[in-house]
Amino acid sequence: MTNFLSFNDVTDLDALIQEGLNAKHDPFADQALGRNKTIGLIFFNSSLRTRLSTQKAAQNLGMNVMVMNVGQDSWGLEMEEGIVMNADKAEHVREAAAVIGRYCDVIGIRAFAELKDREKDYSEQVLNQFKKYAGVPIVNLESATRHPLQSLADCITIEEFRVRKRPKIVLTWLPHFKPLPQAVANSFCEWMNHRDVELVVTHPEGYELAPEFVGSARVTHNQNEAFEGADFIYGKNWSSYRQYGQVLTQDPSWMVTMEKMRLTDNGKFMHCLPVRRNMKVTDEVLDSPRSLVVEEAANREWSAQAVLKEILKAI
Ligand code: AN0
Ligand code: CP
Repeated sequence: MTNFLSFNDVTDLDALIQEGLNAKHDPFADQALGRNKTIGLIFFNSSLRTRLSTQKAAQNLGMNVMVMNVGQDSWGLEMEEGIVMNADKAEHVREAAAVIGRYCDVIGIRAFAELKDREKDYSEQVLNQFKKYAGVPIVNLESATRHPLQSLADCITIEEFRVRKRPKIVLTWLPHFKPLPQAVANSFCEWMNHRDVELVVTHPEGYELAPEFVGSARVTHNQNEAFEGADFIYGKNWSSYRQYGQVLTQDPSWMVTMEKMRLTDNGKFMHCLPVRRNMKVTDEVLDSPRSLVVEEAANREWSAQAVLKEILKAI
């Protein structure tokens, strides 16, 4: 693996999940692999889990880690080609990526969707500009359209907790007052479309995800019907893709409650975090044994370690 931008960079998903589980059981087995190698983690947006778990995973592999917040620690970065740089961005990605690529053997990038211009967001400009100019492998730490390290951690978590060979998994939209990206939901669908699962997506009208991500999932606007018999409820808020970046409803009846969880077949609740309690899901669900959110976040370390190991083997 030379880059980890999306599911397309995975050659064998079962093997990658197994690699994550192996790392979990024996975290320091590959400490020699990353010796004298450096990863730079570049953040255009906030993070708790991605920042700490990727740093920890790299250290488990013996790597050196540098972390930078763009625009706070560094100069603001211009992504457009051929423009007169007379606005607020002091440095162009052409130089910035090339320079970071001279200091680092691998670069991780977090750059969320801006939710203003759909075409621009879905072109993955930031990720692609870094890929073009850095000259070293790039790892997606959540880009405009995808969050593949999260999706791999989700696959590992489902593998650990499934009781059925082919579990029923429901991705449900949750209410929120701020527009959030579609990346986590897109990615979750993209990866689940490659697993042997029954995938159902439920959301209010107007929240349809891009068809290339939904794949063969069944889509319904009836959340209760979707929950029936489910093994896993995967909650996430996202803003509208069709009316791009807009919040069309904050309907509180979409919040996940224990009453709704009782419709499932002893189903578990998953969420990538951060989650707003009693807006998206109740305290009762989050504080019950049905909630896997901390286990899921813990698995971010092992998903990052599996991916970094594959990249280190290739460089
Ligand atoms: C981000 C999102 O929805 O993409 C990050 C999730 C991992 N969440 C928020 O901004 C709250
Ligand atoms: N789930 C996730 O990526 O969390 P952070 O935004 O805190 O990194």
